[in-house]
Amino acid sequence: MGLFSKFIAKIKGTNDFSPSDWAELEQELLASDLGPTLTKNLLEKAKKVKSDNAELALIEILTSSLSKNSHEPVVVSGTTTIMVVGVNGTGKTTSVAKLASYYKKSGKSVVLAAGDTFRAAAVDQLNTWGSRIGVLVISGKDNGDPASVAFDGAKSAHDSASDIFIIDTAGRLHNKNDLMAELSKVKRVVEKVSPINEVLLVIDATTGQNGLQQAKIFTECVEVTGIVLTKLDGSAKGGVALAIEAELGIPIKWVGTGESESDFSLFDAQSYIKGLLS
Ligand SMILES: Nc1nc2c(ncn2[C@@H]2O[C@H](COP(=O)(O)OP(=O)(O)O)[C@@H](O)[C@H]2O)c(=O)[nH]1
Ligand SMILES: [Mg+2]
Repeated sequence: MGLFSKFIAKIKGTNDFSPSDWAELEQELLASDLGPTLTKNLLEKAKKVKSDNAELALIEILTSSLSKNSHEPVVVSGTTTIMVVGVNGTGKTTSVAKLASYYKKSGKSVVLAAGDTFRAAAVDQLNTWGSRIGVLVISGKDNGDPASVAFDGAKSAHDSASDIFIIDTAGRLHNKNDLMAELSKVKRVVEKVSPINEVLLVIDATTGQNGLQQAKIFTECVEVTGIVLTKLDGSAKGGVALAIEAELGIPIKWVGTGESESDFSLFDAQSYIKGLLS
């Protein structure tokens, strides 16, 4: 059931909502991964909602919780460099492929770097995607230095004057210091060739509240400029991304809705909020 559905049903025509109803609503919002801060804020606003326009008022309240930063992907003239980060299994490599496919279809030239050298399977996975989509994938040795693969990719993208260069990365999060060191090294080394214009953090809608914690840790390592919210095709509605928007100001830019390269779209605030409510 969607957010606030009982609330809407109950106050329609009555405006009658008891203290225990409010407590129940609070539990529901917390269970939807909105986190304590946003939940408290939403409840305060919901208390002012009148019965006659409850649905619209709630859409407005949720929409106003979105980040004020632009939800549009960054594109610069010359080569746009995008680094994709996130915890293992969230959908980074798949999202890199989906981005490549999206840009290729819109007529842009794309180069990828297989920066997850930690797992041989991850390099194979990206190479397979690359040949399926028809884009160049730069990869290095297994267990090689991800920064050097990213550097080679950046040079290749530049030398061929490609429009889009996307770096896949490893997602080991067991040691924050290692991760921080690795991601900042990738960034530093790539920026010898050109600046990184966008850092996309991949958040799996099904991982719940932990997503907010992931976002906090990654923003300490690198300046995250946008979220790719994956696995919205399941029953999870991705409430945690609203908490990330509200608390950290990071905008969702893309949405993943399946395993194939076409299951991907630009973030649409209206359909996302409607999804949360429905
Ligand atoms: N249902 C669904 N599965 C996805 C989506 N994005 C990725 N996956 C799957 O999630 C799994 C992990 O994806 P992968 O890209 O390898 O994650 P990574 O470890 O972060 O690189 C794979 O089985 C993907 O097919 C999505 O939007 N929806
Ligand atoms: Mg991967």
